[in-house]
Amino acid sequence: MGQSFLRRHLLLILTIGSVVMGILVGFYLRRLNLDAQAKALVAFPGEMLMHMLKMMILPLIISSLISGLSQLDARQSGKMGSLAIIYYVSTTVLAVITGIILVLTIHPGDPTIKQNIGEGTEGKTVSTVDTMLDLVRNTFPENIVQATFQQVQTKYVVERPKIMRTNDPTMLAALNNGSLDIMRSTVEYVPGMNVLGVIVFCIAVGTVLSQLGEEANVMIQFFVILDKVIMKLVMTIMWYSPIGIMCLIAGKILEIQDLADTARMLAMYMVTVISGLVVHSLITLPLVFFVATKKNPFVFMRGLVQAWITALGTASSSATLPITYKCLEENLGVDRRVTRFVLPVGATINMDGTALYEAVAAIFIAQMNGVHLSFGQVVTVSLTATLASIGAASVPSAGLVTMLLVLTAVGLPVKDVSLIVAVDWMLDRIRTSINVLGDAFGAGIVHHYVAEDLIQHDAERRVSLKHP
Ligand code: DAS
Repeated sequence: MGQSFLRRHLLLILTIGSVVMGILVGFYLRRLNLDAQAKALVAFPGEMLMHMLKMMILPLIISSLISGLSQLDARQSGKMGSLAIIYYVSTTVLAVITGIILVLTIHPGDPTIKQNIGEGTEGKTVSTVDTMLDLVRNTFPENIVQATFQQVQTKYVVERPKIMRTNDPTMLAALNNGSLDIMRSTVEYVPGMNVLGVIVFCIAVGTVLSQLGEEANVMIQFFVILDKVIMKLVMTIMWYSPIGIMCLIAGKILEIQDLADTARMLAMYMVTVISGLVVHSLITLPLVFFVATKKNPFVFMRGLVQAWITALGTASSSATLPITYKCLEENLGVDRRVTRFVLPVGATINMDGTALYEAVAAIFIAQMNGVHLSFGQVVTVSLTATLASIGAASVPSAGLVTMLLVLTAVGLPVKDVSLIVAVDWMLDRIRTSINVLGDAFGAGIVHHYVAEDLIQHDAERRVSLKHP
């Protein structure tokens, strides 16, 4: 019993250990006052893990979506798609409502404790239509090859600045005094790709392949084998992940400036976001899962611990995707045709944690500026937070970037983002793990409703193969 338990859960035990070690090592090294070189060296193994996982994202999405969809008959993928979309929209809206109730109740923002960061530059109000149009442009990219390899850049109505991801104090100072010139000229792209566009393309190809039937078998087999190769490579990378996760966390702890001041100033804000995420992950999602499947959601969650921790370590839903596949298929018996369809789409457009965070952060910034939002503006925040979370790329800090859409939607100062950048590295990890949890629950629910069809489809396929 002990031997097989250890073998079955070795990677999970190592991963949990790596989070604890990362925190201990991070706080120990902070006392040594390392120079930038040494800090970079500590973080390097973690960056290596991120790069290896990001390298797998594109091949994984293409092989898993096309192989998964091409093996379904169109009726099933239609049913799975509509079930998944209904689940995604409803849970994201529930997350936003939870966040708004909490931020209006706890009221973490207080103009008196806001540090003097100069007058807010009122952003032009962007209509929700702009947000919708941006989303549609992303979903149907004019050039699929360019969409696959493009830098993910975020354009906003407010003088269309490219958004930086930085904790650099000098940059933050520039952000604080609202000098958009610095924002426009010092650009750090969020490296990645327009995943939404790639997914839509792969869904189209997979669906057509499933409709072509026999004549497409060779191509379908190609993608099925490619999918197996990619998953084998990913599992190899995962045995390295405990080292990478430990260094990612230690490196992040080393990076934060004046930990005490930041924590004091933002403690209530973090409490609000984290309590919203806890409510959503331990009450809302399990309730939705139980109502939909009549199964115990907490037994289901136990099979997802490895994915949840990997999301905490990598702060990227896409990078966690391979582990989410493994947890759902091996620990929870979800059909791989369901995971290969539902998870890539979910990892990209279903971000409950991000939507909740963006709604809370926007209203927190309004409170810090003594701005009382009308009911209509709160509704705009809710809608824009939902859309912004759909448009957010599943890479680290993407939610921080798309949150600017929410701020401009209600005319709040964009530069106040610098208030929350310093603690975003922690909140990003937590909201990403809730994003992954929501995606996994979605796959579990879809599996519950299509499992019968899949079993019948397999039986018919076996009969047709025996008697061609
Ligand atoms: N890190 C993003 C993800 O991968 C979420 C976010 O930035 O809000 O899900």
